[in-house]
Amino acid sequence: MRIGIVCYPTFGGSGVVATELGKALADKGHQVHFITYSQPARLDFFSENLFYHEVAISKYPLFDFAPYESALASKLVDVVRFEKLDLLHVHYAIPHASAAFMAKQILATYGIHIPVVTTLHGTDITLVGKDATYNPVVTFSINQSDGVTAVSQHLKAATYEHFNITTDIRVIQNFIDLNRFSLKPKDHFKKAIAPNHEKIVVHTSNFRKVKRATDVIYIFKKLSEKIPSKLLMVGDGPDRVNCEQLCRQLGICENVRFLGKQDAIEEILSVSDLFLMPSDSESFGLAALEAMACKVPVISSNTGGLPELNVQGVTGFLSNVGDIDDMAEHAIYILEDDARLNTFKENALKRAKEFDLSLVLPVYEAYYQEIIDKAKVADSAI
Ligand code: GMT
Repeated sequence: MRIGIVCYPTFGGSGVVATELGKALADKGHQVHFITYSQPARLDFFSENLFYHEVAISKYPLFDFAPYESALASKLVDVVRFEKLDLLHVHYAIPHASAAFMAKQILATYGIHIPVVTTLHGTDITLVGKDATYNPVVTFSINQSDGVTAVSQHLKAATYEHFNITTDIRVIQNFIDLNRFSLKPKDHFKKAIAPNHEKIVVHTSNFRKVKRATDVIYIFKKLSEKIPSKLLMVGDGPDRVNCEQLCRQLGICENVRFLGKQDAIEEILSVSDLFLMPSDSESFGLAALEAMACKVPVISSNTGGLPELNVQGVTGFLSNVGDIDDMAEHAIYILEDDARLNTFKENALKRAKEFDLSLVLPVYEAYYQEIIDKAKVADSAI
């Protein structure tokens, strides 16, 4: 197949899923064209089946806000026509699904009928999308997509709840490449961070409000009073400065390291004993799955799709959003006994294997084929 993938090229979960999916499809012999405004973060190598088309945005002085959606739609028309794509797969509804709809209409005037699959990732529905500013456009472009997928049962239900959806939504959960995300021998790194065999706790996110990163600091403060431990805060974003200030206020700076954005997350996870994800809302929790694949149990909130991933008392624990005491108690319970910690680590890996890329990739391929076939039948009826 010749597939066009539209995504945000940043470190965010939707961009990571889109890029990893595109790479895996290319490995399987499909031709994959990424169409976005800059090179996706994890697409930094050559492959004969991978192509990148940059959406250039004109900086004309009249524009207070450059019309990215129009630029993207125009680029989609160009790439679909000249690369003879079979399908467009857009990740994150805003503004990708509506740009794809516009491109589809323009392409129809050339006699080209391109099927569009939209994947809903989370905040495009739960936060930004349901806001009145975008709701009509999001509703319309979901309903106009030839195929729609959501990354968890919870996100599917939330989409039906918040929007007037008249189309089917297929759940295809996030996946993990276990070749990349697996325990790496990084003992020297572990010794440097925890020279006295302290336990290592980790949080990775984009430090947006929705991640409740300051809860991580409060949980760690309580935990470190009972168990000698170190905290690694990985990533960057608006709440990082608040977390740094909170560490100073609580007097725990010497046990907390802010590592900023990191490419080799799997190496950091490989030295970690516990992952904290106290998010306010989380449609799936890809970062938690990455941790579990590296044998790291998860203390999370019980919001959104997290109960579909983290198994209570098996791979970690889930608490109500904001229940810092409960999360700290569970963290201590896991870390205070090495044999228990090892059981949780084994369970985390076992669970992660259920989301192996090799299981999910054929599901996407079959779904693409189904949508292409359905579109062909619809075209022949015109
Ligand atoms: O929240 C993020 O880290 C970014 C966001 C995105 O769309 O870029 O992630 C969402 O998509 C991920 C991949 O499908 C999911 O695993 C995350 O749970 C989801 N984030 C939220 O729902 C807050």
